[in-house]
Amino acid sequence: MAQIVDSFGSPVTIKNAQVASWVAEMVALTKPDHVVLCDGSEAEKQRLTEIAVAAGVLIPLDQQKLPGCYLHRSNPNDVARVENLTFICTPTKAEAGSTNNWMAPDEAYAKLAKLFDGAHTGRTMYVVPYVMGPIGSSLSKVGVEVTDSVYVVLNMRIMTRMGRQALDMLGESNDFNRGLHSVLDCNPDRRFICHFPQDNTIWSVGSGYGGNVLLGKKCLALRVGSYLGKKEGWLAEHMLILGVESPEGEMTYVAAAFPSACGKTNFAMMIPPKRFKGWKIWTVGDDIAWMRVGDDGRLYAINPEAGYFGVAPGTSYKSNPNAMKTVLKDTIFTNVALTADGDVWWEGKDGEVPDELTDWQGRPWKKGSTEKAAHPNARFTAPASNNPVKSKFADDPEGVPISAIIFGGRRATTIPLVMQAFNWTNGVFMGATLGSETTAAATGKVGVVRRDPMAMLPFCGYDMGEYFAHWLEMQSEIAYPPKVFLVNWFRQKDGKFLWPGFGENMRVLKWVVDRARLRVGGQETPFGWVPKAGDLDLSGLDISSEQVDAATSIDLDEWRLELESQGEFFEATGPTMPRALKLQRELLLARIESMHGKWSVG
Ligand code: GTP
Ligand code: SPV
Ligand code: MN
Repeated sequence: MAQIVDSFGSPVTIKNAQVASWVAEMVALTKPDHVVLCDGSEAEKQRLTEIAVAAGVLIPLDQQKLPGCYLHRSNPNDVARVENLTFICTPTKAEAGSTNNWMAPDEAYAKLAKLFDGAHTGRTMYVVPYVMGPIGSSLSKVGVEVTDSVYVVLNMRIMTRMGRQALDMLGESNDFNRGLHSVLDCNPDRRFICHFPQDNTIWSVGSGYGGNVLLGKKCLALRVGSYLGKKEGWLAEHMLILGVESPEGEMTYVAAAFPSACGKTNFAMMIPPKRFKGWKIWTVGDDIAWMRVGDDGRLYAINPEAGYFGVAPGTSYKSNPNAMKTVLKDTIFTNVALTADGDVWWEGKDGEVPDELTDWQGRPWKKGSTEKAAHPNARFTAPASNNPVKSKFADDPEGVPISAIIFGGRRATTIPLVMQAFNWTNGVFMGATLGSETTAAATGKVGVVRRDPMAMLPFCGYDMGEYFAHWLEMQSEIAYPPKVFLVNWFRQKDGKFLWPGFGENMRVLKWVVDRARLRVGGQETPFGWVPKAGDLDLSGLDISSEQVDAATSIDLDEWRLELESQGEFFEATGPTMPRALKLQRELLLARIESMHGKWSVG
């Protein structure tokens, strides 16, 4: 077997016997030329960056303007998560449930072992130990990813607590996620992302992109994490976590689940509009929340990640100034456009559209071109420590107490700006029936409304009905459950968004916080509580009251269709679909019927 070395070629040993023997097994399978154990040091980062630049994997940007920043162009066939090639490999198909692709574990291991056999030959295998969650937190989990991609290593270094600290935290324990990755030949016909929740194992082959390959993120923190959460009594969710600070210094923590490319990063670091002088938003996390019940009966959340893998298009000093500041240094940009002077560009960035660019595929691009210069799912990978509004509790091992949970989808119709659930069960129903239009974050058609319960459709590692049951069961553990809300920033009229969104979402968040703290009114509707006229602070907002009415209105006919679609999803979920949620839906249907079409709001 190849001697294990550090990134400078000095021999090193892996002290943990379990890790050492598993790495040896993976080496025997993939047959790399070199095996490098990553320690997470600054010197290692420099060394690996040089290697990546020499190999053309990273293109240096203007180091004066963007110190430590690089551009990566992925294979054009490999630009997003691949849901159709993502599998949950549980002993039975029923455990994976109706919403997941399933393969029997034996079959999946055998099929992928053929692809991995010799996959690292001629290459270096990097061994990347990492921690998801703050070091020392009882909620944190250790993983080890072996990969042939230096891009993966440099991204994992930003997104996780990587290197020596992970092996130190693991000690002699065998409790670590085993992640095997190879880009192989980046052929979609040989691309599989397989999860073995019972083995705490992930095998990913044939892709080099984001959520397919940064195995700590969607694969461990959500798919395997949700399975562990069910087993161990906690929640792994596709949620941002933010703190809202009032001018008086009162802090309220909110977690929010929006599907991919539906506004989590933006919401997590938003700057309140002028009207909200003295209010501040602090980011704890922008994509994933792990939540457990604390001794005081409240729900506590940690962000398992250490960086942001954020959507670039649409990000500007106008829409998200804090994100723009976050990506000024030590950031890897993937599939954005390049300017002649070594800067990055994407659709929706501030200022004039440059006359000429190099597009995300490395081709010359001219202003006015019908093709996009940046890929719609172009991303930045930036350390959370760059964020000017990173919460000082973001690394707290205890996490932050959550007062409100928000679910939100991208919906052109039907769903009003904001509603509050009547209680926990009704809140779980709101989450379970969440719908959203598909986005460029996954391959496939964009803009199709689908059910995306809790924004977890692509990320739940087990049967969806069982997952809903777990959410319902959590109530018995949480003495002080967070209040639950549904929002929609994306309602449209004549092809235009009705609500200005971004920082203006503070107006909705303020109502959420005040409702969670039981100090503002609301109006009861059959669907939930909505703000009464005057409850939403709209002063200084530059849109007509008709537009606000259209954004907040509720139409019974639209809701009938909505409930039909929800019913189809509940049916498809099968026998594990909790009765409490089916009854919630029936009760709502019955309430609508009893109104004989006479009721409307807005
Ligand atoms: P993932 O990283 O894929 O999980 O995405 P995300 O949920 O963090 O979404 P993000 O905040 O990156 O936003 C995705 C896209 O939605 C970007 O192009 C944003 O500009 C746009 N967006 C975000 N918030 C709003 C909003 O309030 N209104 C409108 N109209 N667009 C928004
Ligand atoms: C998402 O798609 O929800 C993301 C990006 O956050 S990825 O890491 O590619 O899954
Ligand atoms: Mn996401």
